[in-house]
Amino acid sequence: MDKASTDPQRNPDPGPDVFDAVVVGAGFAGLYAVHKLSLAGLRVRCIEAGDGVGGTWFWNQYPGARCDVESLEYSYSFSDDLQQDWVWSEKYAPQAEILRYINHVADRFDLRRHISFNTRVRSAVFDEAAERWTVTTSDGQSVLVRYCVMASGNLSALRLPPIAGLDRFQGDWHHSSRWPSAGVDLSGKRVGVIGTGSTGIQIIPVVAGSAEQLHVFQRSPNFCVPAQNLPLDPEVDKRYKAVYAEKRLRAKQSVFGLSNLANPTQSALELSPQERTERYEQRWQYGGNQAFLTAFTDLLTSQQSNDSCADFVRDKIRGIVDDPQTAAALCPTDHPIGARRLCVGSSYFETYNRPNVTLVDLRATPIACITAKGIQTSAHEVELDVIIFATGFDAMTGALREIDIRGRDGLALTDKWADGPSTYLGLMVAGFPNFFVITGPGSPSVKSNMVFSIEQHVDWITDCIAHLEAQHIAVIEPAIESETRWVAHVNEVANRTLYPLADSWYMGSNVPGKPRVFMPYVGGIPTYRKICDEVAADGYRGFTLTKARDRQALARAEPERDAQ
Ligand code: NA7
Repeated sequence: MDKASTDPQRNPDPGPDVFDAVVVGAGFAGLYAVHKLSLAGLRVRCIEAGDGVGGTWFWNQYPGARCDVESLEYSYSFSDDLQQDWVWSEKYAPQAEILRYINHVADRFDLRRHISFNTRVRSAVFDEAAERWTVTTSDGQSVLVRYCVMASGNLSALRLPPIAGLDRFQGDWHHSSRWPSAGVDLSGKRVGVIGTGSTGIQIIPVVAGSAEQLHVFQRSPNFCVPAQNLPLDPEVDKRYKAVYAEKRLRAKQSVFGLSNLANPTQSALELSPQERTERYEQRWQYGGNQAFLTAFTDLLTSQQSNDSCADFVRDKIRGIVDDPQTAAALCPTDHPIGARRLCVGSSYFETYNRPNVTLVDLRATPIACITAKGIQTSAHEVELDVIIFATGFDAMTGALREIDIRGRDGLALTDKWADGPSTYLGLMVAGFPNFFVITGPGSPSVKSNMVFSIEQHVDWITDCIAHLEAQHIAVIEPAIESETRWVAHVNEVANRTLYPLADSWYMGSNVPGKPRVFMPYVGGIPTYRKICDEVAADGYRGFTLTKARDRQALARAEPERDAQ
């Protein structure tokens, strides 16, 4: 570790540690960034709040947690040896297996030596004169770096709703995203789950199997399709791995960064109702949300097409759930299917047929407060031993908001983003030089295979830094005009779809007071990659690059031609 000065006689306060780059977070994004940047010759320090690697998969150890993207796709592609060696046990790997995989990657590529665990970043402040970031951590230490790479995650700042009375509850309570790694014994217990998003939908069937009584407190029903999860057939694994490179290439050409499903070619409205139903049935049997969303070209752009898909799923719910009143309460009617994250479950709707499971419809009987004994709704008190909050996250911007990030003129990122996040390409922010965000707002991120998008961002950032180093450029940042145009483009693309019609964490509308802005870029992976590649090939068009010595602007922002 380099110090500003190593002689304690001459300098009793050695000052901050000096590195080339800091990487915040050691999940999929942070680990790959550490790997790539250190291979590029940079001195890198990674700062991680947890006591292990894994990010999302480290924190979300709740019962039933598993990925909703097939594991052969939701895995790193950067090392062929790695992707050939690792054998997934199931089509959709459970959390513990993904965590083992990430730990394996950290060991295999010797990444732990770059990471400070149990340490939270409190602030990152840009010093304009020195053209350096000072990053201060929870242990009172700081590091001085040229580049900040934020790999702090899109779904890491948890949301605990301010329901009155939690402090007087005499049972146990847990948020899904801070589940104890030793587990929680729920056998024989009366359990309440608040929240029926992707997380609640994974938790509920598993908890129903062990708890004596389960009450599900549902505010909004969500669409859910079956995972149809299976052990991974060794023959499938072998055939897939024989053409892995081809598969990864196909992923680059697909809308969501996934190779297994061909891009759709037909509108839902081109088929007869019977043919449409057959197509949906076939996708239902295949399993997973991407199979559904790629059944037709226009499910997320045409209300009529979307209705046909939503009707199919509502019919399924009514067919599965025995009690008609419960089935009706489980049928979403207030948003287009897929406009919120389409949940993927295993026996989710079937769980409501169990005698020990009760659905509490909060739209009919809202929660009044939490009492010493349980949850009081407007109708009655439900006595509980354990409450599980599956209430989600301050998504996409929450983890960045928790850090005091200050760019030029002391501008706080939270102030800059007061009306919604603005970035150029989802990668950088005007006024925040040499500050990179991996899968940030304005990039495909959560609307794609995350690992795939992470690799694309990290590769782009590494190439960019290598270019800066080779050209002796001290600072890169987006021109404000490029950022403004990109934000307009992101909005324009979103407004051509049905996404903005739903209240969702994509829109920030799950957090009271958060600006209602659609955050991911949904122009499709191929378009996005092409824009990023062209911007780089064109000398980082739309960015301002400044030489170290003369601080003379090398490239003034030009109009961002592709973002129209
Ligand atoms: P989500 O999808 O944001 O779901 C949170 C759930 O919690 C949702 O059903 C909410 O109902 C419910 N919620 C939130 N606040 C309350 C209060 N105050 N009372 C009752 N119910 C409440 O988070 P998840 O963790 O399930 O999933 C996030 C992503 O992680 C997921 O999409 C995957 O990508 C992985 P609401 O809909 O707001 O009425």
